[in-house]
Amino acid sequence: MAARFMVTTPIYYVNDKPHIGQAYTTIAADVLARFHRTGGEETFFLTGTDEHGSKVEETAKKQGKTPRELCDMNVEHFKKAWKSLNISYDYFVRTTDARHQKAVEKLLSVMHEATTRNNEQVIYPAEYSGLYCLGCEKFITKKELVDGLCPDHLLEPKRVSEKNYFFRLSSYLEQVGELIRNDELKISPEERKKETLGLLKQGLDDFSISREKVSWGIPLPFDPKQNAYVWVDALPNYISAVGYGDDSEQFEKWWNEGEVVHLIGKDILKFHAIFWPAMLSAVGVSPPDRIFVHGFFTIDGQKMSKTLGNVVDPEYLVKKYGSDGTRYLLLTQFPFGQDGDIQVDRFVEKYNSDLANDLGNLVSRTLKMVKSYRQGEIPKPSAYQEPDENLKKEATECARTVWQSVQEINLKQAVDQVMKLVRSTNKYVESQAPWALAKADKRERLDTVLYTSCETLRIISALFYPVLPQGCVRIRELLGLSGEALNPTLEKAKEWGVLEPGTKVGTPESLFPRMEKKAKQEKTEVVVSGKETIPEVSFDEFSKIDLRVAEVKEAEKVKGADKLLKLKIDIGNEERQIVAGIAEQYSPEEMIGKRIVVVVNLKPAKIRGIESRGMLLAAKDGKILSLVCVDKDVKGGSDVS
Ligand code: ME8
Repeated sequence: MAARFMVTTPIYYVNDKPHIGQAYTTIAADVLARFHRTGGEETFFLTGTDEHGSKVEETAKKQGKTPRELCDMNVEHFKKAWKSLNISYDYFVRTTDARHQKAVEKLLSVMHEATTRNNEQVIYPAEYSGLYCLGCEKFITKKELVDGLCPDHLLEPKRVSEKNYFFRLSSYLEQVGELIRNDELKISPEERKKETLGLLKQGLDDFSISREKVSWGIPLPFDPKQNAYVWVDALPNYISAVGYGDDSEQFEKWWNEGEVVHLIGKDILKFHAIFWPAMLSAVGVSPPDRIFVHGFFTIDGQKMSKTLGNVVDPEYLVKKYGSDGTRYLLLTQFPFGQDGDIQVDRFVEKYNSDLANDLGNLVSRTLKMVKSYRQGEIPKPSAYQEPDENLKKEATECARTVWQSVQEINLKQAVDQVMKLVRSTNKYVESQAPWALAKADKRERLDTVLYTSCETLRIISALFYPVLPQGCVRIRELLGLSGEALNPTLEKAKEWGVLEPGTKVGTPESLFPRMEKKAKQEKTEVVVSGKETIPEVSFDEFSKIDLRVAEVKEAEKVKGADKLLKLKIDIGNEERQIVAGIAEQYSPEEMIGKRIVVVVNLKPAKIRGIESRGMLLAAKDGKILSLVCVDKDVKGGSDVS
């Protein structure tokens, strides 16, 4: 395990608000940074904005602003979006920062003085002419055009011709190839390494590093009429942010002694995997350790584009799914590293099944049982039995498998591994049925099962923390952890027996409230399990049924009737009595305090001679009967619609 870890995102173009493509990389980098922090590594997480260039200049002009005003305004959108997504960056670099500008000037001066192995000048002047797309901020070849337009921006490229300075890339190709082949600069996934080696084999031309025509940029120290151009301005952010030319101690600490990982999308592979190590080599600075290249996603099968209007605002997602929800949903759509498609209309389903049901229910049921059966105190376990040992083993080994996936930057796999543990824990709770143990008064066994569930939940909260930081800190608070113990660590996630028996747990709450999925209104029939069809009722017919939330105040068994419970319920403006056939599945103690759903406008009925005024709702699956309950503290009497 390296003692220091530095992770970077690309610095994003600041001429617009952030979109979910940029949010995707930034969330991934945050998850990686948080994992490394929990692994005990000193971590530096860098992100920022790319602010110079003709695109910013043109956009500013259109909006009647100076380039600086536009940058200052848009950079706030990025910072706000990253805050709403809980992005824990350590440093935010702007290419318009004085510190960055100074570092670029220093780099360019050193480069200008340098010579290649063949004793040629690394930087040389020459005439440049080419087609230039303002959208991409780069020269574009005729072959790349579709109907004369840049396919990404649907813009006609301009012919640009001027004196430029060039970087002698062609002299560094062999060296860069060597670094990549022997993994001194590790490029992953493997296909991207092959792709880079393929590009090197084809040969690459020297590239231009300056522009006379672009005035919004950093002047070249050796020819101030020209400004540094795009990649020689942007790429050095990775070293300017850690003190290149400014703070040698900090630079040594992070760039030379840390493990440096650049996280990027596949669109900027060539610049990072070839241009950047060549530039560094020319000035005698070592390359980063690793470049991880993730794929691009489409939205509902279509490329994200402003013209199509399918660019999703990350803050919209946060409003809808919460910060944790958005992080989880974006990371679990497809394997990290590959291309994929994001189907936003499937988000509700995934959120409900994974976060609201699997994780949310595990938290609330575990805490609820500790509350009702053990007065809210974590019990002391006694002898572990096979099912407990199995779960304990799975839980304590999970940290190792998850960490392995994190090392491979296989983030979706890491998330899926934790979710698997969540599901195993739910299965364990179901199979060990603490409610039945409570009913049968098997105290020792009940304590062991409850303790095992709480400990596993503590481990889950540590392993899920990098992805769901808000929710997991809350789970840890609810488990009674405080102070230093509130901070999850990988080491403790490998240990068992950390929770102290006797610790008070918090009041269960719904961490990931279930979301409503909008029903399709045109349909006239509902298809169940692909077989049965059920005729739909009209809205008028349905609206005659009065459904209300009811809080159970008292519950007792009906003498002589094994299946029946008599309940006293509060429906807001009155208390009522109902009789329900749930005694085989629910004990009277378990029912108290539950907020169930009841049909309140049924004619009174007599069951075993006892009056019942209303009917509760429950789901039935074979022998399993499950009450329909609300998962937030809504008052008795609230309308259900
Ligand atoms: O290229 N799918 O900035 P940029 C996944 N300033 N990721 C996506 C994506 C998609 N559909 N669209 C964008 C620049 N991204 C330069 C970088 S670095 C020294 C300079 C992500 O604002 C992905 O990480 O265009 C991609 O590499 C990045 O946004 C491009 O951001």
